[in-house]
Amino acid sequence: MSTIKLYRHALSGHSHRAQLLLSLLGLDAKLVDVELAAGEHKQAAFLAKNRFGQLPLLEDGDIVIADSNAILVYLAWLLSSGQHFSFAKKCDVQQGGNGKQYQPE
Ligand SMILES: N[C@@H](CCC(=O)N[C@@H](CS)C(=O)NCC(=O)O)C(=O)O
Repeated sequence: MSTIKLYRHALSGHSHRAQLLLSLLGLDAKLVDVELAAGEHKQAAFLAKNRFGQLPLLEDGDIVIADSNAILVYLAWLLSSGQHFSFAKKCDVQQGGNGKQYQPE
């Protein structure tokens, strides 16, 4: 499994939800702080990962999941089955069907 990255902000409650579940599940994740006050989440580099320009955002290898609810569902499934590629398709529906972030096979 690749190293999971969680893009977050220390004062973001939505980020806290994702971070808490990562912690409860005992999954190692690299926390990447995004400077909301500086507008980093609206810069092209971040928008390329999440067109909504919001935190949190989770990266697991090629899989990119936006929206804290979608992230929670993804993490719960990841732990229970390990088949995270096919499940990412379901998370894409959860986050509003933004097919750009994960292209189903
Ligand atoms: N529905 C989203 C909401 C995420 C959200 O509102 N994130 C805030 C930080 S807590 C944000 O990125 N705000 C910046 C913006 O919307 O420009 C989720 O559950 O993740």
